Amino acid sequence: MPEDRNVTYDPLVAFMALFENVQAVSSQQDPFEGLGIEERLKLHIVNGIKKKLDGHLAEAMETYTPLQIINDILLDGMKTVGELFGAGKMQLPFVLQSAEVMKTAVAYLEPHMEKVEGSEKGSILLATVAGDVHDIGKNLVDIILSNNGYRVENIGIKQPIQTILEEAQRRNCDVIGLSGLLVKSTLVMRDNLLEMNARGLAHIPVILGGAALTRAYVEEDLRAQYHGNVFYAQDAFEGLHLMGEIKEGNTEDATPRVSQRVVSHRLPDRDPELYVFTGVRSEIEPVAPPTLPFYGVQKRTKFDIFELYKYINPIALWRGQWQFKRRADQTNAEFNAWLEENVRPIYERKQRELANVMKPAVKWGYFWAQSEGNDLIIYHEDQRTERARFQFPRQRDGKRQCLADFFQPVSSGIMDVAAFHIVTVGGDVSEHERALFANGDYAEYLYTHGMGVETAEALAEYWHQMIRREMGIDDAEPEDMRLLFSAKYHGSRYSFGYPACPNLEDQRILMELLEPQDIGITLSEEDMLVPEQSTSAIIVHHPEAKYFNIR
Ligand code: B1M
Repeated sequence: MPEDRNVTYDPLVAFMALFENVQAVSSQQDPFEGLGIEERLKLHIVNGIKKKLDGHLAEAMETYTPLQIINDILLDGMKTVGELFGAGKMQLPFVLQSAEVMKTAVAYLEPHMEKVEGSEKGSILLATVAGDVHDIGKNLVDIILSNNGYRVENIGIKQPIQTILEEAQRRNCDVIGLSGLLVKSTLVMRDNLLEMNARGLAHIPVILGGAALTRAYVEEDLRAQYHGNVFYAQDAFEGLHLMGEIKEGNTEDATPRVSQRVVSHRLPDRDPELYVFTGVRSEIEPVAPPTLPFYGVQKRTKFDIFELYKYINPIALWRGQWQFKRRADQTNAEFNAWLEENVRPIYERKQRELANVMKPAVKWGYFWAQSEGNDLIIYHEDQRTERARFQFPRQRDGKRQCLADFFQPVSSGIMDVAAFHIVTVGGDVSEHERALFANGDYAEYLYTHGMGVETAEALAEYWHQMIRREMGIDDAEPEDMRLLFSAKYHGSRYSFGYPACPNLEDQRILMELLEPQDIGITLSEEDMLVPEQSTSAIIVHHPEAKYFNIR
């Protein structure tokens, strides 16, 4: 991304407007011209400009101490960044570029500081909880907090409470921040809070974040159980805001409401009753099975990466992973034009840069299968001997759907076909992103992570299409990729851990069937796929097979 960013919302123009009597300048002019040293430094931060930074910092040190520069000037710039982001006027990648400049400036000033004490607004120990490998959300929180004046002790993923507490105490942290994306992590977080109660450590405020949490779960259920203050942060900026509130002592809203009522947070999809067949099926009628393309598994490790990139869903990447958002004053058409002009070049650059970093590989297979109640039985090639069995939950009410219903039952005497695949883009892309994060290249870190995630998804989409062709169920292939991304084709691909088949443990059975170790995929103790950017699925050929939730 060039430093004088050509964007419809120009942070420079918005920033300049904050200064009275200063005319907004075009990006062709020297943006620093006519500004005092304080404004120049703030401009570096708000507009993410690294050029000339050292010179301006050296000049500022003639008047101010390094600590004053950080606390009074640079952090003020970061505050503006936060406000612009909060008002929907600044995009996340640009916020990260501002954080990069902040980090560079602090690194420049640090050797000139006599003592660092007093330079931090507060401190937080950050960890992804035990059993959970998700890193990016926690790392974004790290970037935002550490570049807004907080000391962040980021101890990584899969952290047991013992280590979290020991490290929080050893590193003298004011707050503990826990992250996690798995449904199971919501229970781990609760157990962690109970452990803190038991150890008499509930005076430490806790911030929780991650996709599987809800505000109600944290602010009602967990607050009723933790003896101290516990907060929910939907995103990194809410985390920043909460740190400020905690440090100011504004925590009344979070006063513990420990009650005698027993709050049981039972995950609906883990309810064992849903797995027991009650004799009532859905109205889905199994259909004639396709011809088995082959019995067993095959692999493929050679791909034209640019062919694969065509299966990336740009909406998921640009808006989801990279978090480019439409401004309130933009129409959809304006926003799309803006994305094409500003984001597509980044996308094309990243495609080229990562072409040799991605190591796509697939293993897939077809097996004889039949249903029995809520179970799907997988047979050996002899079509008689049971080889594996999946147990799926059934919706409690409504259509009472269950994945097993899409397959011929044992009682029909008809042998059905189940397909499975597992795909990866390899571990190099994760290594690459870790290096970018460690180096403070935050925007590139976000872009690279997003590319890894969405290329893995693209490979799964691409291979699912190949499987439809092999099974001869490619009768409803959409011409428009957008319809492909909304699963408008014959059948569906269900990933274990997703709502219709929520049991992550089923990954173990899939691993036994596909044996993907020869393409470099293994399963961790927590049933997570290694490398990270990998995904697996059962592919159901039934034309009525669409996504559904178990409730
Ligand atoms: Co998968 N995945 N995935 N996945 N994936 C989830 C996590 C899932 C919740 C989706 C779902 O069911 N709706 C689900 C887990 C459910 C469960 O626990 N059972 C799931 C599953 C099941 C799986 C697989 C197992 C599927 C399969 O293959 N069978 C598989 C496992 C992969 C593996 O084992 N390696 C898998 C694969 C994948 C992809 C590879 C395709 C891809 C990348 C995964 C990766 O990055 N490692 C992927 C993706 C993209 C997702 C979702 C859709 C998005 C995750 C993401 O990148 N978010 C996710 C569903 C979801 O989150 N809605 C899902 C962006 C990230 C920046 O946000 O980390 O939430 P996040 O952080 C935010 C906030 O939450 C907050 O601030 C951050 C920044 O704003 N925050 C904090 C987070 N921590 C905080 C701490 C704080 C404060 C704020 O203070 C302390």
